[in-house]
Amino acid sequence: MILSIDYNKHSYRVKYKGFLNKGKGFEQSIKVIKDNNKNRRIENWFYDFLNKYQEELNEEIFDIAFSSTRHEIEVVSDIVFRFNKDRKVKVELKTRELEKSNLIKDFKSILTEIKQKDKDDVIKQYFVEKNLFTYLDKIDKSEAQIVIAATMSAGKSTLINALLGESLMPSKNEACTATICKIKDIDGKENFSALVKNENGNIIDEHNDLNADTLSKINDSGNDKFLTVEIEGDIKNISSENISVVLIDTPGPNNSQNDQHKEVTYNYIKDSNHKPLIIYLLDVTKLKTTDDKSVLEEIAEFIKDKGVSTEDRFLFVLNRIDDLDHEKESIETIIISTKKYLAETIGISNPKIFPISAEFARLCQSNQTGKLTRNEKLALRKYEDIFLPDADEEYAGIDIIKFAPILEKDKESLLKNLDSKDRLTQCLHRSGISALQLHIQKYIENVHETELGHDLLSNLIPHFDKLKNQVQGLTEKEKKAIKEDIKKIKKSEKVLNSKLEILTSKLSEISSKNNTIDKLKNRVEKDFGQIYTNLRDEEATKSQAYRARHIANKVIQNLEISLKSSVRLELDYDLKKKWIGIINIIKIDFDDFINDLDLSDKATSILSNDFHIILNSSNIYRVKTRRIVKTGEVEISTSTWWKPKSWFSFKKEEVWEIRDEYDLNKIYNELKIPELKLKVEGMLDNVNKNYNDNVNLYIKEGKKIVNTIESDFSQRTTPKLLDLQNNITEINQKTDNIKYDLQNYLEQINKCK
Ligand SMILES: Nc1nc2c(ncn2[C@@H]2O[C@H](COP(=O)(O)OP(=O)(O)OP(=O)(O)O)[C@@H](O)[C@H]2O)c(=O)[nH]1
Ligand SMILES: [Mg+2]
Repeated sequence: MILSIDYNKHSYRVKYKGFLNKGKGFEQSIKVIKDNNKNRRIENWFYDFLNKYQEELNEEIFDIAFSSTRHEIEVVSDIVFRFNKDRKVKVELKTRELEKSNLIKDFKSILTEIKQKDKDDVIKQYFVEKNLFTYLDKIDKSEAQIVIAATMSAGKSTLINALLGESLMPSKNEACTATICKIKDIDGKENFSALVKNENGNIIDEHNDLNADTLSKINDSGNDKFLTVEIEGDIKNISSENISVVLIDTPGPNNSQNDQHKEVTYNYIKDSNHKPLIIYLLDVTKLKTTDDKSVLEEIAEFIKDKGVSTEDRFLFVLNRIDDLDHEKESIETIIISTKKYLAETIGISNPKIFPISAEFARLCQSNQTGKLTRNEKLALRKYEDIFLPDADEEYAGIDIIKFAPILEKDKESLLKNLDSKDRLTQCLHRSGISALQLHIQKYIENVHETELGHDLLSNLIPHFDKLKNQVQGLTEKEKKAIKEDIKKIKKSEKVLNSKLEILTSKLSEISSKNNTIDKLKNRVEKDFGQIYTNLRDEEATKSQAYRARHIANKVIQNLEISLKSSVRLELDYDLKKKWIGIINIIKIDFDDFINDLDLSDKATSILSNDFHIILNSSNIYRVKTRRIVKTGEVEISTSTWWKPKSWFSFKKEEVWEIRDEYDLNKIYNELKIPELKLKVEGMLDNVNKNYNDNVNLYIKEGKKIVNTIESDFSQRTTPKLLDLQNNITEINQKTDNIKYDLQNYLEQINKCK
């Protein structure tokens, strides 16, 4: 299985598939990856990895698949090439190029978008709180500093002019530059402007339209004081879309009247924060002088301290290639000897050395704008004679690009331009400046931009992730509180409903069947029955008649009292007691609602005022009848002494009596008992009706109260519940929006390879 490696140039993340996945037998190779994954650029450790991998794989010919962006592929290809040469093996790199995108630009647009959000936007608040908009500043203020350092008169200012495409920097063939000159690239700016600052960083002079003469005067005034000139203008030959390029011209540290200048050069060398690219110029005619040595030692010391990976930050430029006697000394040998010198004397192992002629490059460009003096024109002709091929004299010229330490591919693409008959391009190539420019350009892109991208990625992505989780957590907390409120309302609704149930069941008790009236009617039936029984016999004696009427009176009197007390106690009082019970329940359980409730007792009395049972009077004498009643016979002797035949004969004789008789029936009729019974029954019906009316009234009132309580409760809680539900929906919506935004940002960034 072929080893395949994916590398993200911004996150420095490595993903691998193949043998390594199994782990076994590849511990050392994996360790190299793990030690570097996500924190170092691949060029800093890939050679090391190849070493370990080849050892553990124990093969001499094998393939590796590698996918990344173009530059990374080039770098890794170069490492593989070197590795194959060193180890005499045949590793083949199969590459897949991923499309390059602009991470810094993406971050900038995301940060700007977040910054423009509303004040109360959660993402914005988080960014403010965590001070993350400083990264926007960081992007805006990010600088790719390029420091040109060298001993005096090596051609620093000349090189800067060549890179600028304009002869702005003062340059003489003697100690010249006396200030620190920074030129910040502002694309498209038509002129140069400058701020002159003193030792304390205060502005002492300002120029809106800076030219070479003015700068020269400023420079001269720097001889007796420490000045920094901050220039802004278009650096025509180097540019970066995302980072401001700043070219820094320094005075030769060996010649300065001011010790601070040396310190400044050293500070730039050691500045791990901005990681300026240090272009150290070596005057090819004055190689290996002691003047260079002290600065180079400082560089070597730094590299030793920080590790070989920092070597990339230092470029060596062999200037004045035109000054070589090419018939005696080839560029190749001088580069080899310079390398040797740098390695042996100061221990810089693999320096990148660019041979150039800065003055030639400068003159070519100034010629373009027609600003050359006569002497300069003569000089340019001389340089062209040296560098350009001359077919007539069969002179091949000097092809500096050949010696430039850039990738072969890049050389090819540069040389392609040579086919064009454009003389300026040809001169720039042959002066060596175009290869140097390309290298600087790539360095900015692949180091400054990649590191800034990595910085943004590693510092901001965790925040996006954290925020994503936090938003969920935050809103969960918020939602939980709301849900708690909803639960409380629902619970109180439940409690209320169970209490209302009790109330309703108490209410229904009111209407439960009451048999008092039936019982009373039975009683009436019975009592009147008794009266009837008593007055049933038609005839009675006086005393019997009196007694019977008396009893009837008593029964009626008792009946009235008994009915009244029964109605009062068993109906009226009982009903009211039940109602009061209901009112009490309401007062205790629903005192929240009492204000709006009418608890008055609207029931009327069940017994009407004329509930009296009055027996008619009857006159006993009116029912008296006097009769002669045959009470019997007596035998009377009819014998007479004279008639013996008559002796012992008897005759029956009737006995009659006058008797008073009382007709009870009449009394019954006179007392109008049936009518009275009907009347009593009617009164009871009336009582029953009143009772039922009261029951209905209570039930109606009770239901009204229940309804009032229910509607009052729902009036209070429904809008609140709705509000709470809406809140939850809103929060969900908000969370979704935030998550959607964050996801979008993350996707946008993850697309960047
Ligand atoms: N022949 C030749 N002369 C050069 C070249 N580059 C620069 N010079 C000349 O060398 C002299 C010094 O160049 P500068 O650019 O002023 O040197 P510098 O390093 O800035 O010097 P200081 O500012 O004094 O430290 C000038 O006269 C330049 O014309 C070159 O490539 N070839
Ligand atoms: Mg100078």
